[in-house]
Amino acid sequence: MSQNPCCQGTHAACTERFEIELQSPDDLVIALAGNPNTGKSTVFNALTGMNQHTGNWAGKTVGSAIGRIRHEQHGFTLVDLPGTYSLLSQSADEQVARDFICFGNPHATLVVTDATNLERNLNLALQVMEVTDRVVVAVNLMDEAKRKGITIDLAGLQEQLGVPVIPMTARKGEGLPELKDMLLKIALGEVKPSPKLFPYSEEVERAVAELIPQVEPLVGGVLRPRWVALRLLDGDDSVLAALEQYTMEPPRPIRSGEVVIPQ
Ligand SMILES: Nc1nc2c(ncn2[C@@H]2O[C@H](COP(=O)(O)OP(=O)(O)O)[C@@H](O)[C@H]2O)c(=O)[nH]1
Ligand SMILES: [Mg+2]
Repeated sequence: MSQNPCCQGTHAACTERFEIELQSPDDLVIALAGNPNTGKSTVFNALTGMNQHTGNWAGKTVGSAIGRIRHEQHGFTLVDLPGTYSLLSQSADEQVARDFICFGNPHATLVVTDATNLERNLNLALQVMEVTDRVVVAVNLMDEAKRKGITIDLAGLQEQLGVPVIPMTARKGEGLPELKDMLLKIALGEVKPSPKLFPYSEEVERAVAELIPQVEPLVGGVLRPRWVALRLLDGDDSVLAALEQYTMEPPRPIRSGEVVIPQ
């Protein structure tokens, strides 16, 4: 799929669906995701300085921080999502992160990872890459990795993921200029990442292939049918409820029994 369905439509979505005020309607919106303790807030603070405020997600007891920066004549609104290990919507935090990435129409999503714990952190990055192409992976805590004698094949990682990878030591501001440049390029469509998606077992892939034609007419243009099919196979129908809640013109609610989930 060449276009990112999550980024179609207007960025009024941020204001209308998530009550996030953009200072200007031209603002580029960046979502920050990451496991807890990867330095996500440090990256956010380093980028935005004092230019930030806290908010709450409607109906959820989950805090958020919204910040604004200017870079190369462009205004950015940064949304610091709750730290999560996954987007599987098992907690309010995960649901907020998932819903914003899916329905907030961010121009780019930054996944902050911990260089000393990359394997576990990449789980979230791979999940975000299933939802949107417009992803940058920041490998933060590079100083800690060095101290522990961990070396990371950054070029190899970028090649294997298919999205830009930026090494950082956010605490010292290292990697920030490169990060801002990359976020701008992705937000403007000058760099178009092509995430290499994780293949599941043959059995799951067969079930996904069977579901996609049924799901596509119902969610096409809003969410990736493959991702929705995977969630349905997971038994996570909260994604359907979210689809109804956040899409301004839902195709129509999916009735139970309408989509036949392969056993
Ligand atoms: N050594 C080192 N520590 C960092 C770096 N970035 C963040 N930290 C520290 O990691 C801890 C967690 O950072 P925080 O930004 O709160 O993480 P969050 O939970 O992902 O928002 C804090 O003690 C930070 O000072 C870094 O690049 N290097
Ligand atoms: Mg934080």
